Amino acid sequence: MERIYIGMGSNLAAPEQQLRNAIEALAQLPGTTVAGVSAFYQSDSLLPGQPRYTNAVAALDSCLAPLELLDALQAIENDQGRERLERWGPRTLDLDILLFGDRLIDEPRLQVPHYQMHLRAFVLYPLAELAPATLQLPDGRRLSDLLAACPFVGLERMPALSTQR
Ligand code: A4P
Ligand code: MG
Repeated sequence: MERIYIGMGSNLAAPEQQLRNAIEALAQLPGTTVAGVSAFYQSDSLLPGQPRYTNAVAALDSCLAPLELLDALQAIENDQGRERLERWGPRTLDLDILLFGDRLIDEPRLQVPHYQMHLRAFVLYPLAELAPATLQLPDGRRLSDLLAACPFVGLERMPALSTQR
């Protein structure tokens, strides 16, 4: 059983509902429990000309192996109507493995920690709601230091109501 953090994002087709549906689907994965879900946050897309995103982070405790979990996440993305037309294009649902225990994974299909999590306010602030500030990435970087270097700019934390199922 390992603690895993999943970054969730959507900017198409009722993003908040997409995230709520994704949380339900994560809870159905074999050998997996959802230990916590952050508030939902809205922010502008990193790429201009796309709708605003809603993002959140979920904490899982799971017995799945990393590539099994990746397969399961991609199946959930597909079930929720994701079409991969272009990399970084708008999407109904994006599920990224941010952290997997204290593993460092570098495989063709999977790199953990997620390559840009340390730069993204819409990842770090929701993660901080679930993880202790003393959390360290596998390379020793502390979440508290990453937060200090990443201003809470352009993020809108949504009322708790939005996270109710
Ligand atoms: N892959 C490698 N490592 C991982 C990992 N740790 N977790 C591979 C999940 N997948 C991982 O992903 C492409 C491939 O990455 C997968 O096949 C998997 O084998 P994808 O989800 O198909 O493509 P993508 O989402 O377009 O690429 P990526 O790199 O996940 O996009 P980003 O960097 O996440 O950017 N603005 C705001 N405000 N909020 C957002 O959430 N997201 C993006 C997408 C841009 N702007 C945004 C947001
Ligand atoms: Mg992705």
